[in-house]
Amino acid sequence: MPERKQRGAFIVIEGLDRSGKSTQVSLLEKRCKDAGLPVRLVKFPDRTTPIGKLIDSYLRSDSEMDDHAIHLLFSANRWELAPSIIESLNAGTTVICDRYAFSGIAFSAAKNKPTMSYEWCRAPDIYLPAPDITLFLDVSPEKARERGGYGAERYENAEMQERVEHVFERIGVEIGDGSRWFAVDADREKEAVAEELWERVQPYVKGTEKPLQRLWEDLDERVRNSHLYI
Ligand code: Z5A
Ligand code: MG
Repeated sequence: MPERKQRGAFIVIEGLDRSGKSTQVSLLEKRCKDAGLPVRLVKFPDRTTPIGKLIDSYLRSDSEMDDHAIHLLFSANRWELAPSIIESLNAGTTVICDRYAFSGIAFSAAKNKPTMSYEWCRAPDIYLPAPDITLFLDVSPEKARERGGYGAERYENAEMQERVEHVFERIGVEIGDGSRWFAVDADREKEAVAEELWERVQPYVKGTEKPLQRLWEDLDERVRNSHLYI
């Protein structure tokens, strides 16, 4: 059994449609297992929970929902799994996550509604467990098309994907300090992408001693320090 450090690492894979997230998350899981490392996969949206079922129905266009309400449901879907993610990490298990809060902001802010600013979209996810590293799979529209094109679900069209990409760019700049967010060229063969991801996660897969951080906790700190709240 490899030596374990204090807790498992939280690794998030993000990206546009057809960038190969689910493919890469499975390959990463297999490599961890082959190396004898405890690992758990999580996917958002998790369509199996009662909240996830509402989201699934919305994405398939089987139901309609107010844009604010569906945004909050996506976030609630993460909050309902957060305690079990923290539990796994504390038990020394690496958690690999297929999409996370960054997708939540990107897809909702891309709707360009005046009442759904970037900041508004980010707010419900403040204080979720923060990933130790996020790997953003960067795919060109041409490659996405080659991979069978976009599917039939809501948001799966070129115009929306382009707007989503711009929001992801902003998130990357905001999060990115050169160590927590990496853009990875996902136009390449699956194996080449998998190799780079495996290299990127090396500092994390054996566990980490760093305390688990919370998403954008520093922003909330600033709000509290402004004495708006007692
Ligand atoms: N959404 C939201 O609005 N708010 C939120 O908070 C969250 C999500 C969390 C559903 O997500 C929608 O929910 C999504 C965002 C929104 N809407 N859109 N658009 P989802 O994760 O359930 O969607 P998905 O259908 O599982 O993922 P995907 O993005 O379409 O695909 P992917 O996981 O990135 O790709 P893949 O399934 O691994 O690969 C696609 C195909 O390409 C497949 O045939 C592979 O064999 C092939 N492939 C993969 N990699 C390669 C390479 N490197 N070369 C060639 N072919 C490849
Ligand atoms: Mg997928």
